[in-house]
Amino acid sequence: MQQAIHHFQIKSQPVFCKVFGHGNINYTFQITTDNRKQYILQRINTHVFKQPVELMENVIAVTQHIRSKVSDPKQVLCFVPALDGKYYYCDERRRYWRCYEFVDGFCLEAPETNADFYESAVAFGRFQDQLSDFPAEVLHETIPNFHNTPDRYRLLHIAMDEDACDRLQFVQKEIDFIMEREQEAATIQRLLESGEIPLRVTHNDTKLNNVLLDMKTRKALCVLDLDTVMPGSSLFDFGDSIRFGAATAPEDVQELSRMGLDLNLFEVYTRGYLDGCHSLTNREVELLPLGAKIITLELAVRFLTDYLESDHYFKTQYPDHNLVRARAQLKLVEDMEAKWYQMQKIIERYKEN
Ligand code: GN1
Ligand code: MG
Repeated sequence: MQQAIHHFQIKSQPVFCKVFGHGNINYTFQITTDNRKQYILQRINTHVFKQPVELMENVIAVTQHIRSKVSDPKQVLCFVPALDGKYYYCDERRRYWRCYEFVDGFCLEAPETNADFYESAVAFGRFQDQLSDFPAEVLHETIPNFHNTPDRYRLLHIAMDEDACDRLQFVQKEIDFIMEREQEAATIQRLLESGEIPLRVTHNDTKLNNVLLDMKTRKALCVLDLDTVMPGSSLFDFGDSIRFGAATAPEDVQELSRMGLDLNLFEVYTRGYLDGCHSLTNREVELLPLGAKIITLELAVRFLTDYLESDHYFKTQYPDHNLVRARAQLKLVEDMEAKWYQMQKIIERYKEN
């Protein structure tokens, strides 16, 4: 890693480096140089992102598009070119690195106040709005079928058939719950395919911890982690924020009784997202709760698939981590179902305005 930083066009001398953030996928470091400038150096996980060059093309195209629309340079990530002018460096072990200017701010794992969560909603809403005129056809699909829920079910079925590490016996209850909802889980994909809702350029990983907030004002500065920016549905972007940020417990909570949906935060996020984004159709707004439910179910399917396939995708901290994560997501789905009527009511209020 110390080697990699020297391959980027930074003018000062790196003197300090530490591991940074909590990503489940990439390896992230914060670099400080002798004139106190700071950078983020990241090694792209090429097991997950099999086309790092295309991925960086997406990221650069999207950040340039947003940069042409914002007045404050802090509102969009600024990538540093490598010595050869490309926006990545591939080392002799074929590991891919990229570097961007560190923007001083902080990310939250859970909202501390309603205002924090509102800010993150405005940031993701704005992001959607800023990209509403971006030509989606120039983007590569960096992870094909990333939020294609029926395809995620298909992969779970395969993992169940193979049962590579004999774990299926421990998860029958979870599988039953998931399969009872298989039809419904395909709804958003169906609506996209029929053209009832538009395919947009979306972020696809809209967790609260992917928004950078200003240290002093706590206002949203910019949206981070653009690896999965691809054509997709706004419903999933909205939904993933709810899944992560409007939950009453972390996504891998073991004590299931702690996990549920906080309706107050659901409302706060809805308000912020729609304040930031004016380009959603009425049909999309109506379907926002479904976005939250399906993305939560989809992630449970993904965690469970990884559990059955012996944890090769998500980083895990202990043997049953993926199972614990899947259970927590399913508990959240259950609670969303219990609060379905209230979620609909909240959305109706914002649709009328
Ligand atoms: C992964 O690395 P991170 O935490 O930003 C995953 C998301 C999941 C999330 C669950 C490329 O994101 O889809 O929602 O974990 N990213 C990828 O925590 O698979
Ligand atoms: Mg991510």
